[in-house]
Parts: sequence; C-alpha cells; structure tokens
Amino acid sequence: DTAGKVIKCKAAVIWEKSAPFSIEEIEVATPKAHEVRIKIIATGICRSDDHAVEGKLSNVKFPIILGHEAVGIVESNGENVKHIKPGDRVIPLFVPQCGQCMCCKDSRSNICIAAKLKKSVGVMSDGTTRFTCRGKQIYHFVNTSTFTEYTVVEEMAVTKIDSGASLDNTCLIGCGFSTGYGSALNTAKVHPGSTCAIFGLGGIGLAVIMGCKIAGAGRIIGVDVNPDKFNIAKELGATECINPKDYDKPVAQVILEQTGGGVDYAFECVGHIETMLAALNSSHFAYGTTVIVGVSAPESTITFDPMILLSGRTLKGSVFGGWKSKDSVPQLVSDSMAKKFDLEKLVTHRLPLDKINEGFDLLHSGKSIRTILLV
Ligand code: PAD
Ligand code: ZN
Ligand code: ZN
Repeated sequence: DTAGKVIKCKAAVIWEKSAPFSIEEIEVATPKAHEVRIKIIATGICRSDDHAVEGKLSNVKFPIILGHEAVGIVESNGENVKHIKPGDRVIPLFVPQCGQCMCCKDSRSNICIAAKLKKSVGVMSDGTTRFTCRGKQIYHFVNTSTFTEYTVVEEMAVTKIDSGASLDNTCLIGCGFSTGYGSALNTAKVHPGSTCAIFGLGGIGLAVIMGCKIAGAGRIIGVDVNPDKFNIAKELGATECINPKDYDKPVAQVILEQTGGGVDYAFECVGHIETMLAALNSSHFAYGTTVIVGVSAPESTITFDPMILLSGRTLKGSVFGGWKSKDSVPQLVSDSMAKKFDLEKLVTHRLPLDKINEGFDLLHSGKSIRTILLV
C-alpha cells in the first residue's frame, strides 16, 4: 500500500529547453488537500508537448514533466477530495473545471480561470511541486504532467470515467480527440450540408474531420503539406484533400475557386500564422467562420485587413474543443464506448514510456498521428 507514502517511480524528465527526454527515477510526494495522486496507464504524444520542449509555450519552467493526454487509476487522495476515490479510472484535465469561477458559471466558456493558461507556472495551488529528482524540484505541466508512472493533480483537474473504459486509447479524450471534435461541434457549430476546410491533418485536424462528419458537413476539405496524411483523412470523412505545394497560387485562392467563394468553416490545426491567415482567407466573405485551434509561438502576432471581417466573417478560437472538461469528458468516454466514434483510427504507434524520444521522432518525421506511451 503506497497511500500516505512518497512514491519512487519512473518518469520522463526534460531538464532544459530543447533537451531530449531523460528517463529518471523521481519521487512523487503525497497529495495535499484537494489533490489526487494517479497511476498513469497510457498517455498520448501531442504537438503541444513538443511546443513545450521547444520553449514555444509561454511560461513553461524546466526541469519539467510534460504530457497532458492520459488515462489512469487513482492511487490515493489528499484530504477533502469529494468526488473521486482510490481505484477510480480517471482522465486528467489540462483545462480544469473549478465550478466556481465566472467562466465555469457561464455556459459560453470552458476556460476555467483556475487553468492559468497564460501563466502556467508549473506549481500546485500552494506554490510547490510534488515531483523531485536528484534533489531538484521538477515542475508540473498544465495541471497534468503525465509522462510519469505517477502524478499529482488537483481535484478540479481530474474526472472520473466509466469503470469499464479502456486504459489505452481512451487517453486521447484527454486532449487530441476532444479538442478537434469539439472545435467542430461546439466552437464552429458545423451545420448539415456545410463546407469545411481543415488545415493540418495531425491528431487534432483529423478529430476535427470526425466532428465535421458527425455534424453532417457536405464537403470536408483536408489541407496538409504532407500527403501521407490524406488516406486517413479520407477514411475519417474528408471528401477531398489539397496539398498547398501542388499549386503555384496561395492555397486560400485554390479553395475559394474550388468552393465557389469560400468555405462555411475553416479550422487551423497547425499553429502557424500563415495557415491561420490561409484559413481566414479561404472562408466565405459573408458568413465564413474560422476557428484557430493550433497554438502559435509566444509573442507572435497576426496582421490582416479589417475589411476581411467587415463583410461578415467570424474569427474565433477554442481550447479543448470548448468542452467544459469535468462535465463533458465522462460523456465523451461513454460515447466512445458506445462506438459513436473510433479513437483507434487516430493511433498509429504504441511504445513503452522508456521509448518516448522515439515517439517524438515519429511526430517530427510526420510518420505518426498519435503515439500512445504505455506507462
Ligand atoms: P501534428 O504535428 O500531429 O499535426 C500538424 C499537421 O500540420 C501535420 O500533419 C503537418 O504536416 C501539418 N502542417 C504543417 N505545416 C503545414 C502547412 N503549412 N499547411 C498545412 N499543413 C501543415 O500536431 P497536432 O495535431 O497534435 O496539433 C496541432 C496543433 O494544435 C498544434 O499547434 C497543437 O499545439 C495545437 C493544439 N491545440 C489544442 C487546443 O486546445 N487549442 C490542444 C491540443 C493541440
Ligand atoms: Zn494536447
Ligand atoms: Zn473555474
């Protein structure tokens, strides 16, 4: 029985910006009040983790344990944890839901103020961390830190899921799947018969396609500079795919021509300013909506002629697909168990946690969609 004791276990630590993952023995402290200690079973590799390694996310502190897309089992609780008990299957929530703040109380937003998204400082509410390694304090990542055998999160940043849920690809509901799927359903509110364009066909963009398809979109145009992504995009519902490299003119112009004036919904799932502008410019001048899902580098700015919006276009964005996390994740897990969508379609590789650097190599080379690390 490990409850009440410090746990020594294996974790993948990033010691400094751009360094590879280092498999280390770490100490995981006991959870304090309102905190939950979780045994991680499976955790996916998302491009946001890579952004963090490269210092492209604001205020990530090193050394750090990254990872935010996971499924696990509660090992023990701190005091005053109300809705979760040891043995529960859970998904950690990088966007928590405190239930008390002005955003949690407003149906229009899922960005709990406790998420501290702009200044994710890598510590728990009391200002300390629960991880140490070689005598050093190791920082947490976006309320989760899942590239480890054990982690500690706040109760508002974890939700109980069905006790029969798989302890494998269910991890994708913790980020990639839900982010893309919700961007189509909640943020864009794709309507039946509409035309959609998805820029970037990684885990996020492909999950957007799954959402567009379920919403009944008539045309779903996948855009990627890597044509290896086109087969899976079509399998998931893309009606056509465009490689911008195949044309001499800007991809937005190609889409305007092929759609007779622009798409109803454009989604940016890359994280580059150029693709954000391309998405905006490929949306219909009167009623097109563009959703930014990709995370851009800190301090980057976007410039466009305001007339682009004056005619009626909408530009918006969302984090975690607009889902109120604690409320929605258990339902998404149930929907997955009921085969409403197939998470396995997004999984290309499985590796043990020890091989995490191989998993990131696969991401960099464009060979993987999602790699699941089995912890
Ligand atoms: P990924 O690297 O698996 O996929 C990105 C895709 O974009 C790849 O297939 C690339 O080939 C493609 N691509 C690159 N350049 C271009 C280009 N110029 N034109 C078209 N396609 C291009 O990443 P992912 O799917 O894991 O994540 C995508 C982005 O979404 C990334 O910026 C990530 O940080 C962000 C994200 N946002 C949220 C959120 O809540 N908003 C959550 C998770 C991830
Ligand atoms: Zn993610
Ligand atoms: Zn809140």
